[in-house]
Amino acid sequence: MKRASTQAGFTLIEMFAVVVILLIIGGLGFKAIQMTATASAATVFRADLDTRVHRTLARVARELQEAKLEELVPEPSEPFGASTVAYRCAEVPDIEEIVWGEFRQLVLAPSPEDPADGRDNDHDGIVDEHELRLIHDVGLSSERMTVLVRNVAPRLEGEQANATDDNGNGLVDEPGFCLARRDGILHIRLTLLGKDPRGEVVARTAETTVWPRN
Ligand SMILES: [Ca+2]
Ligand SMILES: [Ca+2]
Ligand SMILES: [Ca+2]
Repeated sequence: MKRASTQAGFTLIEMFAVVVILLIIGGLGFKAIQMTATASAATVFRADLDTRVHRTLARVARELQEAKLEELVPEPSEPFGASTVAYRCAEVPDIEEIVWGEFRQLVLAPSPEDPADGRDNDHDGIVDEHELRLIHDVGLSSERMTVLVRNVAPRLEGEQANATDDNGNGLVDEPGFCLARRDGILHIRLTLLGKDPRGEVVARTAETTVWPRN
């Protein structure tokens, strides 16, 4: 009888050990699944940020394609370029005598929720993010503003505020959205920031060019 009781005791300990091992394996498995899911969500996040930066650049390029590029105010010359420009677009493109519309403006401005003070005022993990605005009918009663994109980096990727061209693109200390004219061609650059599902702040940068048409 005593021997049977010892065997039963062993069996219980063994069962307990098995349960503990299964729990550990299950926990590790869950952790692995969780890590894979987070990594895959981070990949999707980066791809989405990539799409957003290219889509915004294409939108800005379409806008400036119809502009009187020779009369951008201010002239976005190197090495500083311009992040806020005023211009006029052809009202009816592709006709012989162009009629120019009212002034429009592309404006890079600090996010209202996160003023440029070196702190993350809105606690979204990104410090001093900006937004890119498009204003129609500048200065008129019909003036209206659209935010083209948020979470623009305070500086273009690779650039720091140190009076040096850190990223070697011919511009010094340029902001996260910048226009620059070189040899008559307008270069548009944009860096967007985002906090991915792993909590890392990631940057995506793209560049496009616009040739004078009007
Ligand atoms: Ca801030
Ligand atoms: Ca922020
Ligand atoms: Ca710099």
